Amino acid sequence: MLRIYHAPGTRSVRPIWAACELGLQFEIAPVDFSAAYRDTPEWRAISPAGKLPALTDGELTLFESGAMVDYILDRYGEGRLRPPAGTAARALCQQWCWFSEATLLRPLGLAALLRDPPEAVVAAALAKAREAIGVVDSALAGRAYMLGDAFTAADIMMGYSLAFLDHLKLLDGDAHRNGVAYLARLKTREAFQRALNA
Ligand SMILES: N[C@@H](CCC(=O)N[C@@H](CS)C(=O)NCC(=O)O)C(=O)O
Repeated sequence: MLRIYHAPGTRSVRPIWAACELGLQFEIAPVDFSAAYRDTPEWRAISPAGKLPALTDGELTLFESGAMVDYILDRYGEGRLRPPAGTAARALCQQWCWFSEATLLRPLGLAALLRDPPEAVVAAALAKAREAIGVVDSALAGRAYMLGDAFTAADIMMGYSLAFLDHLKLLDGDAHRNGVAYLARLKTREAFQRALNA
């Protein structure tokens, strides 16, 4: 049975959302998100870097939320939520999946590692985050979803990132009109609501 280790507000929203979109039966295992618990041998045996989320399915144990979304779709998706492998559309889907994590969230993630970050570090991280949000906002011009009319895995990855940045008040209704409308559109999806409220 697919089990997703979860703490509210964390990236475990992504694999839960993917599983809900597919209508899968799965188990949510609540995790104490404290640094103390995440440093225990019990948790490090599941997630060696001490982070969330994690996923198990039979003998398989996974960390990295993007890999979990990929696995869920490969194993259970039956072709849903992603263009076929080897197509240009699939490459673009993967591009936005990676961008959502590796480029969009990275600057703030690095700044958050410091307990008392210098102002210059915070300013640089915010500038890079805003620049990346601008890239997403421009890409969304005239589109309902990252790839156009079809909702895909890229929207699951990006939707969590934008919801997180919105929570940090970094989405600007004037500067990021497309991104704000897109996030509102994603939030009408029952599967996203279920993941956000899990
Ligand atoms: N790239 C990883 C990032 C994992 C990550 O940073 N998770 C956060 C919660 S959303 C965490 O555990 N932070 C605690 C820490 O880094 O110590 C993924 O997508 O799974």
